[in-house]
Amino acid sequence: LQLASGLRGALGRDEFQVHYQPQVDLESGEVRCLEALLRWFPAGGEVVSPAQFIPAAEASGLIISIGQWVLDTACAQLAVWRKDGFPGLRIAVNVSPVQFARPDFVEVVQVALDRAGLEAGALELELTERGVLADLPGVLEQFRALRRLGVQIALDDFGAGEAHLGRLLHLPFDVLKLDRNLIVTLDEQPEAQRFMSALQVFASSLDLELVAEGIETPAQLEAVRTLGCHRAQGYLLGRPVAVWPSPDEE
Ligand code: G
Ligand code: G
Ligand code: MN
Ligand code: NA
Repeated sequence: LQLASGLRGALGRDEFQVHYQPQVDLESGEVRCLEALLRWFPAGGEVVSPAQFIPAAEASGLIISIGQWVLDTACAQLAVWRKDGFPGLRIAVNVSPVQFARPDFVEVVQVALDRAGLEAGALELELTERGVLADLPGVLEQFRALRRLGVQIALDDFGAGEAHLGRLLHLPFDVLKLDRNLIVTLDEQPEAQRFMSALQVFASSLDLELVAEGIETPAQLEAVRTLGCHRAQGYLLGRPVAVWPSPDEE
């Protein structure tokens, strides 16, 4: 309850920030995309993780205005990076199912892109299976509309929930993000590598780009590279930061 009332005025009080975590293209070694990660700094308090406040924001409906602010902020930041010498850079933004289900969502995305002067290909939307399984006909329409626009859609946290594969695969995703639970076992378990190798065949037959999340060790990075993942993200390659590139990493 305290969380919900604190959230209510948080946008107006300017308490949110978007942090950015790089995704490294495994072929070139370059950062081609960053994931936008929301952070809340309530006045006088510690930073609150979205894992804690997103559910309350969804229940209260505040997620609509917060989510729109994240989209606008991330797109505007990307436009700045592109001008500052990273012309091909892209941005990945997490989207709540509550946001995604709204009939005006595609328009909200279009407005954010237009305001920032970005083409739709600059934006990737990350959805979890939680969001796409509720109402399949409506969701499929939404996918088609976003596709027509040219936005990419990633299935986030793959391998962490109880994915209903038969239904998920009816949706035209562009990207599969492998949850870090799959990555942590790569170091020690040979069967994990065989499983990942099968996933690579599966993803490639569906024309899905594979992103490995939660890379923390050089061995994990080497493993996902060998297994044919396209991009990698994790603390080893860069933490979420308010300012990218980090001044001290230059
Ligand atoms: O960055 P962190 O580990 O604290 O994120 C925790 C969870 O919050 C992750 O599941 C992430 O996808 C989600 N998350 C981060 N930023 C956003 C956002 O802007 N919108 C939504 N809906 N979820 C987000
Ligand atoms: O659910 P989603 O994938 O959107 O959320 C990503 C979350 O994982 C973010 O909150 C981010 O802070 C966190 N994260 C990113 N890289 C790593 C990592 O290498 N290890 C761990 N433990 N968490 C990570
Ligand atoms: Mn994500
Ligand atoms: Na994830």
